[in-house]
Amino acid sequence: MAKTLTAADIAKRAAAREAVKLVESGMRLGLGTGSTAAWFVELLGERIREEGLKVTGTPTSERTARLAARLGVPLVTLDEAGWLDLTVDGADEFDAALTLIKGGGGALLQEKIVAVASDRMVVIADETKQVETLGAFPLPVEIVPFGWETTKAIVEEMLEDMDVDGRSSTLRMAKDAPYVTDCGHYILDLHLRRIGDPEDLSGALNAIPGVVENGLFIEIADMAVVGHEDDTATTI
Ligand code: ABF
Repeated sequence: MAKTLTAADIAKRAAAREAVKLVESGMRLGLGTGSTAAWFVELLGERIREEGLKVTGTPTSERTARLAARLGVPLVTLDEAGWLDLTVDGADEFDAALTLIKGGGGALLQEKIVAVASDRMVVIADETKQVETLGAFPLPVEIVPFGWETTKAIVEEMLEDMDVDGRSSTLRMAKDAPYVTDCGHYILDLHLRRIGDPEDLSGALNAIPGVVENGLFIEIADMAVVGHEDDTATTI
């Protein structure tokens, strides 16, 4: 029996449906992680089956790789692809400058690697992700497990000098153990409430030795396709 779609599902699917129209045969695609990106992979699989579309997909997480394989998308690693024509991925927040917060799905490092190795990066999201100012969603920061408590303390000390409204962080847990990313790292979620200067914050975070990458995507997204609950989508 078909699953009843929530309003959010309808909006996410609408965005994915618009984005999948951008795909042409011969493209090397980056496949995002999260529920909106999952809609894109599902609709891409349909086009491959129905039209014989000839594309390859480079997944941004093991989770996406399993989904794409099940849906019949031919998979290649980023190094096998060499470079990508188009990456389509979700976001937790995006602002008018198309600066994103990503990483709610725990795949920010691989997502950023794939996104910057693409000629074009298109964000697909439901309208609730569009914000005036970033920061209500906790900013994910990928850190190495070695000395993580010290790294956490250094991050919080650094935040004292940043234009933000909150300065606490929590280690992301999976049940009763730290969440571990595909690359074997931990994630700190920063509760900043408002991020006044994303570029300044991103640079300061990535200068800390235990920090691998952060979920601010600055000048990476080229376009956003925003899905609405009435099953329509707008492009910005
Ligand atoms: C992934 O999907 C993450 O970077 C982002 O946090 C998440 C958004 O999830 P959803 O599409 O389920 O809202 O791209």
